[in-house]
Amino acid sequence: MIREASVERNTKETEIKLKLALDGKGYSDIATGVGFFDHMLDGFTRHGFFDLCVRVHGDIQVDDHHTIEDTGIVLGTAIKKAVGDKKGIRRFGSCILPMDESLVLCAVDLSGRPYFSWDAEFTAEKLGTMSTEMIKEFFYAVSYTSGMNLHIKVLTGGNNHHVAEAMFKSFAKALDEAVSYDPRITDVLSTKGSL
Ligand SMILES: [Mn+2]
Repeated sequence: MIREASVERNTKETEIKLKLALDGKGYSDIATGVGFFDHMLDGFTRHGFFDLCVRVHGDIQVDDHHTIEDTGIVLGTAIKKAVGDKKGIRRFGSCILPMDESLVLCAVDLSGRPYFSWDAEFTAEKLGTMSTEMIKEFFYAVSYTSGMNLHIKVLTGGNNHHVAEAMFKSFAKALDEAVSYDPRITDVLSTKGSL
């Protein structure tokens, strides 16, 4: 089974086309109009060994809010579609990722029940043209639209660029683990029988 999804979403604020493959090579082709956000999605793709193509035409003349939040909505929708019935996958994944002085924990459960826990602060308002407060909004959108329990916690903060990048990379590693197959799991890993 090829685990991939294409999602298109058009509103008056954003037009987004996104294609995600879970079993990729880390190839990314990303243009959101927000340079630092592209850099983050690139790291996510590379370190999760996904393939990701994203095109966003957003109202960045207003600010970066709709562009980043809506990309999160579309990525979450694509994750949900691509994982399909979740048969044979580990379901849980976690990673504590260091980036120089910074240390970030990310844990996911593809439970089908959205939950988002965030314990992080940035000391800079912006990274390039990206508002640091939008990083939380992005992950919130991903968790709710994918039906994922997502915890992100900064264990040791430091340079804001490092903290943000460690978040996206730890999320990538945790998600890669959660969607990976375990040969011992022959059906869906739940006592309920479905996720
Ligand atoms: Mn960087």
